[in-house]
Amino acid sequence: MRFDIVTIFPEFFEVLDISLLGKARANGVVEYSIHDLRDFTHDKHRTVDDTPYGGGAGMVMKPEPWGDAIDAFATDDTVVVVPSPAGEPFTQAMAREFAAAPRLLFACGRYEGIDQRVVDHFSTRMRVRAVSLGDYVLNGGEVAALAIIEAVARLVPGVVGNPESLVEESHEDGLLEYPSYTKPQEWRGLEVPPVLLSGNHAAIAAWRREQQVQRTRDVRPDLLPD
Ligand code: JD8
Repeated sequence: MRFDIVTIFPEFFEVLDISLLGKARANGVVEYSIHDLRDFTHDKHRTVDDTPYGGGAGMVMKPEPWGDAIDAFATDDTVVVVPSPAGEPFTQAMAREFAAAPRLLFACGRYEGIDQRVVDHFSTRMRVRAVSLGDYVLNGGEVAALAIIEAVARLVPGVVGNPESLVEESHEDGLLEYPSYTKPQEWRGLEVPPVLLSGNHAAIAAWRREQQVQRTRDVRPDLLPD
């Protein structure tokens, strides 16, 4: 799977060279290409922004550099992901959907965002998805792109060593994950739940499921069916 990332801060994505995502890149399981939007400007100041039509505070990212950058790296089977506070909420289901795409291109905006015509133009030729990481305001799309890339890349076969570990995760089955414990058996007066020491796999599975339901009910009742 190929990830193209267009940004005015390419150094933001150096983190993709470390940890699991870095190993996946080294093994050729995934490919990341980071592109500096300013390489697609045509003035000596490498201008990417201008004042908003209709007035208002801040600056808007010009459409021309974005058009040339997306033209350069996107094909008709590319899903263009545009992080935006006005986008649809990013979910595990969306991560699975994106993981099935052959190529993703992340358009990381800054300032007040990207001229709307960029989304409108490319939506006529390929899948363009405006996606929000959550109901809070960031300064740009890079942090969201990194989160989405990690959530998607880890679902690509060969990235995570043990695919089994992808199954019992929060949100994979619509519930939050159960609490986990490891040695020592007692720590600062706190014991590991005895059922986990019983060796009774059916009882352990039942306890874990109950913990998932209880946690979801307590923390995220919105995830539970009515
Ligand atoms: C992309 C520019 C900053 C946003 C004026 C602050 C996502 N969940 C999320 N929160 N914020 C973003 C996000 C913010 C961005 C850009 C994503 C590009 N900004 C702007 C509008 C108000 N500044 C996001 N995903």
